[in-house]
Amino acid sequence: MLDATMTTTTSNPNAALDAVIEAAKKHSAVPLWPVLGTLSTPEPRPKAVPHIWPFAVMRPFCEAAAKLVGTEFAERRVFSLINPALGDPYTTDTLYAGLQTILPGEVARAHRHTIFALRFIIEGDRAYTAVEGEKVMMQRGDLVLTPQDEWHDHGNEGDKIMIWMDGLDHPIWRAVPLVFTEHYGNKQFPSEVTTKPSVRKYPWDEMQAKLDAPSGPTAEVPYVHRGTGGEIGATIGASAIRINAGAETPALRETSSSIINVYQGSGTALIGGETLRFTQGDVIAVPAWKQVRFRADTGGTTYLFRMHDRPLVRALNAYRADAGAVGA
Ligand code: 1HN
Repeated sequence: MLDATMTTTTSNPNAALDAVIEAAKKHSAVPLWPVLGTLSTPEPRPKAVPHIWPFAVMRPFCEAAAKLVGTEFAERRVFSLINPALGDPYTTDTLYAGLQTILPGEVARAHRHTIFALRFIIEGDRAYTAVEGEKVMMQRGDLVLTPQDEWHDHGNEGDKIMIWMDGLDHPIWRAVPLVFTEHYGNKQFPSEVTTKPSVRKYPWDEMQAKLDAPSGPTAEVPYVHRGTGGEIGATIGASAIRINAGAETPALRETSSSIINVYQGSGTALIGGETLRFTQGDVIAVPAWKQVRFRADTGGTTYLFRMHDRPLVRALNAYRADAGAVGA
């Protein structure tokens, strides 16, 4: 309770206000007015910085960890890619990416969760993600979805190491802490290979045909969910980009952030004044509200996979992009 002496006997108004604030704090209340400007800002202020994780640097870590810890101890053997300006689990302010490794004969046990996940395959073949009873075989360049609350386990039936990029929305669930996770009674959820096109798998060949169909030095094609005709997830969307040798994508500044995986080629990402050199397999964090351009080297065609949080940002009525921007 406010002590009557605070207002009546204190002649210094600042001291009186401090006393009121102190008293209010004891009742779990703080003044808004000193902080309003930091939370209601004229423009977005994402904390993430542009960053690249070269595959040549990360692959030896994946390989070494795979030798040292089995999937019985590491339910998911993943190196989380942490934005240097943020902490675990943030790759951008809203998105997460990791590199997961699975060796021949291994199984990563079945679980399901409210968190949405996708995989973009970097290396290997004859491994699978079983999703809700459907055994989805994976090879380089495939996009595989594990939608919310669908059982999923991974296995490698081939004879080579398999490495993929995991893309998840779990940073968002820090702000909205409503995650449910369940573990299946057995290691694997019973599954079968399906022959018809899957709503959970988007093969690279199919995407590359769409990218190569239009003429022009660059093209960006969204992944369209085969079932809904919309985005691939409620929070996360994806696209792929073609950049002909020596060409450059149009500059784009948007309120959604992205994570890139370089499917093929090499070049330079110009992100908000920073210049990052990239090559095949690399992962790039593109913060929201920074202008971004991708420039391909002259050697050959460059292809990029992009996951982004536009569905989330649109649901918040906060999607804005500079005039002429892709998807604006
Ligand atoms: C997860 O379930 C997987 O199922 C990968 O492969 C990465 C990162 C955070 C939370 C859950 C997977 C994950 C994850």
